[in-house]
Amino acid sequence: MDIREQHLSNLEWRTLIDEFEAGAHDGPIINIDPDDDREYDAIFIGGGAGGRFGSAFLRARGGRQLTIDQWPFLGGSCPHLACVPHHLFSEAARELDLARLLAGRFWYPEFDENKASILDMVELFKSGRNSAHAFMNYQSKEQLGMEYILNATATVIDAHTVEAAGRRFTTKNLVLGTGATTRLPEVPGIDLPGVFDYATLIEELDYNPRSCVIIGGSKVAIEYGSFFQAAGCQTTILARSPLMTGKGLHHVDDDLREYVVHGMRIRGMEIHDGTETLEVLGDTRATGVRVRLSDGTIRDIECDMVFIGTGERANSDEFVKVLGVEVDDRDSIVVDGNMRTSVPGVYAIGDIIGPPMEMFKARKCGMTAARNIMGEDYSFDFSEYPDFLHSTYEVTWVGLSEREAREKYEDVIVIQMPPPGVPYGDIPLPCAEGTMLMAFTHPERTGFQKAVFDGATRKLVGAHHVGYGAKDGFQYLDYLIHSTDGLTIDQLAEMNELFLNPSHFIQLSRLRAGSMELSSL
Ligand code: KPC
Repeated sequence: MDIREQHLSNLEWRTLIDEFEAGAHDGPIINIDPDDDREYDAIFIGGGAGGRFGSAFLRARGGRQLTIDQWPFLGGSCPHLACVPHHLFSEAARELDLARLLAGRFWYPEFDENKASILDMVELFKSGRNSAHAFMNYQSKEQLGMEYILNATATVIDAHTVEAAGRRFTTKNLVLGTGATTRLPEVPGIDLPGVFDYATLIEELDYNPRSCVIIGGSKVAIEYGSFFQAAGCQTTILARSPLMTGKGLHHVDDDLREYVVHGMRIRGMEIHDGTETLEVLGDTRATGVRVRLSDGTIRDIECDMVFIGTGERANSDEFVKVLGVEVDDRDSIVVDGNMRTSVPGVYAIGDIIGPPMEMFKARKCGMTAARNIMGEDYSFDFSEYPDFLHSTYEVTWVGLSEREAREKYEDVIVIQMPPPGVPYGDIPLPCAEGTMLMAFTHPERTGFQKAVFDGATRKLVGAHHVGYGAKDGFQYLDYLIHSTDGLTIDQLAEMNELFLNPSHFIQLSRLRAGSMELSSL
């Protein structure tokens, strides 16, 4: 289907994608500019976040790109299977948390377990996701001027040649961005029906699970587990390391971690660390998990759903075979700071180069490859970045944990709410925006926040938040605290808070900034 001369509206795109999904069409969707006969500067294999942003950036710099994706839409796994459904589920978890806690009070009806359905949320997501897909196709073509082929397999012939839609294309550079997929643990029974990961949950769930065992302790495990529990599905997490202490997450503050994990437990989740999963039980479908607990005892835990939260592995096999790109011991393609692989003219971006498998990294990798392809020497260092996850809360952090700061600086000042030594429920603080109903009804659930300063320079070196609404601000805090001048407690004290705000760092800083000798609060 050649759509170059068609200028489909968002609604028309949505209908077309719906029809592809229903099998009414097959074959590639071709959007190539016949008036542009320049050789491609880059062919992007994979039109997810990295490929799409890289393509847009390269185009904006005057280059010619072609983006090829297996799905009939651009945007990749994020709006189809991953970040977008996860955010829908996390928002549902937050709503369900309040609905349970306040059931029968105020305007909240008695809680009806039958209406809290994981399956309903999965179906809600699936019924709406093609709208986001439609916009990605529309924006990429009509607003960004990109060329693309969708619903097609890209066959890489060599570093400068790709076949797709029955045609052969040549290019100066190749950009690999086909992502990663869940690495399944090697235990008997892992292939049974009733075992899901974040992707198959969306595509295959056809019942409403009431009890779940999660194998693994990744972010995905915490996020999906919190949603399952909030939806009334009794959830057990079997992790190797204590949650949020693995290598996958950096700079996690001990107090923040304790608040989050405590919050998961008081909401009824069972969490075990130091475990070894031995087997998924069941004959024709998963009925439980056999696990060796940290004390050596072996336990069978019954459930009607098993969920894999052990992390992901790069989709790099084909590129190793055809191009010989170097990969590491987890199959992630090895790149330098410019996103160059070991093969000249071949770049790799996003999840396929390994962790962190985060949106900012994917998109900035794409931008980095594009800048280099267009002649700039531009390097992207993603060793430092702000991070977040959702439990029933939005959990956000940037910079150093308190422990890390104490290892690095002699005089560390901490501003914290609730203050150190005050039990969570003793005061309804932070009482921050988004947690007011909690603060006044369940004060131990009103969140946690901490700012860490180097007393000598008065600079903020870390910020940590459990609550809602701080993620947005943390993007800017990250930039400020890592900028050359940094951000001091005095500058924070000068800022104009929009009271009553999600994080209290400005107002709390002002209470201490008057002192020449800073002290904790
Ligand atoms: C709404 C939204 O940004 C989620 S989908 C993003 C896909 S892409 O813009 O290609 O990174």
